[in-house]
Amino acid sequence: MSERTPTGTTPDAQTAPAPSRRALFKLAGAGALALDSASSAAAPAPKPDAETILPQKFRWGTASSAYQIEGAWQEDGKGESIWDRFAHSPGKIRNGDTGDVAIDHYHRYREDVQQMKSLGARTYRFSISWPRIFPEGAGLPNAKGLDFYNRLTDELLANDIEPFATLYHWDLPQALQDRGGWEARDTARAFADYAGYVAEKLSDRIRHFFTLNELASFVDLGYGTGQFAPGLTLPPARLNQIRHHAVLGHGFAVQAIRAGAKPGTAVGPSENIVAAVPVIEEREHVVAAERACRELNASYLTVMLEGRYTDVYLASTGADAPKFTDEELRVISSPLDFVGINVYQPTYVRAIAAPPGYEVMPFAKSHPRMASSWQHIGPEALYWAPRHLRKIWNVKQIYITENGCGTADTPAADGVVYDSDRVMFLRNYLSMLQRATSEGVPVRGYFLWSLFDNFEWVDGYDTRFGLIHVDFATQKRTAKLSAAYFAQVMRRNAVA
Ligand code: GBH
Repeated sequence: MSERTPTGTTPDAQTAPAPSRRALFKLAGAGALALDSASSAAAPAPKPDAETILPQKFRWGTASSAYQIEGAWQEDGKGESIWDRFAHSPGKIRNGDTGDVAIDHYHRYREDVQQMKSLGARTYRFSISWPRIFPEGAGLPNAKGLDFYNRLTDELLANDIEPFATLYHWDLPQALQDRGGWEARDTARAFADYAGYVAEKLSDRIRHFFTLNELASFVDLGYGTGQFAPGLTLPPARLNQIRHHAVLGHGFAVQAIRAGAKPGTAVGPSENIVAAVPVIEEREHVVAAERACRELNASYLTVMLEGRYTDVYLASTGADAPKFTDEELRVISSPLDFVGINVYQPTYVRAIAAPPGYEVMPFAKSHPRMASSWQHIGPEALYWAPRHLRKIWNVKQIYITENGCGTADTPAADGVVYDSDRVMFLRNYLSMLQRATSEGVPVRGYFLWSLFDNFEWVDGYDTRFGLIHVDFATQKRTAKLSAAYFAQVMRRNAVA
């Protein structure tokens, strides 16, 4: 680009205190990286080009989930979750790994908050473990479980990091699974009771709550293919009913949070939207991608945002369609303050003449992927997904609740992981996010998945998603190259 448009704006993050020299030394570990980072902290950073800047007050941070980092699976009165049960069943997780210890965040949270601070992150998205709060899923709360999140929240705030809490990141209390799990409508009610309780206790300090994380993941993989906990393979009619109960749980929880929380508490979902990307950016394919976005998300985001199941969805399910009432649809589409989306990969779409007017294209055989075989690279997903939310449903506040990648990291001789692939991934995805915000798409924040390497579900500890390397034998944390990169992005509020 030859012409630069002056913005006249002072990005909020630039007014934030820069991380100290010492913090950056610590952040970058022992290698050559430390010198680079330290010298860039000493010299004033060059002013970012206008076309790389994110909006003022843009919130930058990282994301995590309870089962993937906390460990302490039996401590302080915590109940068993379906992931405890699943990981303890032979053959379910690679190498027989479990989340029993994970990265021991339950005991190391103070140190971990300092890592966030060293990075210059000002927000943090974590999840609350339902079976810590209600060991039996419902009934009597466990004060010691809640206490952990009180301590974590206070520690974050003391370090000027804004907490965003997810209420469900897949760790259903096993006691509820024993009564049918998400196949039982009562689970949706129990979720709302738990959500309302937590919001009442924590909303004096936590001002943003996410209801359910990635409905498609825990429903389709947990109850359909059986790859995730609870490992069931149910037929379509039962699966569709579970999908319905999940969105109903979301809606009940939105209402319970509104009833229980301090006024002004913001609530929304955190969903892995199917990010329909027009394979070529031409009008007909763009229209096809918008259509595809509504239909490919019909049983989750679309019904939450429209209060109805699309005709195409109901026709496609036929006799297996979920049973529902109008009143339930009203609950499911309770007004939201924002929509959170997890964006990892694109779904390429092109226009066709025949109904439904679009076609999902398969990935080319040689399409590049990151370390997880499912993750095809497509930075433009981070442009189209939020753009669709605004265009199709007029969503006014959007958070990218997860984005990141798995890599096959090996520490170099100096102990640092030089994950140039993650830096490449982030730079390209963030450029596409910046394109969206520069066009006025109202994205308010971005949470990178993840701060630390952690328990990557069925892949166990083999696939690493962190900015900070964790030696799982010693629990030593060492910042990777990508940590220095992301720290710079946050400090400048610009994609560099
Ligand atoms: C997110 O899911 C999760 O929210 C987070 O907990 C996780 O650690 C992170 O991403 C990285 O995976 O086994 O081939 O059927 C991202 C979306 C959906 C990707 C389920 C993996 C299973 C693929 N995930 N999918 S497969």
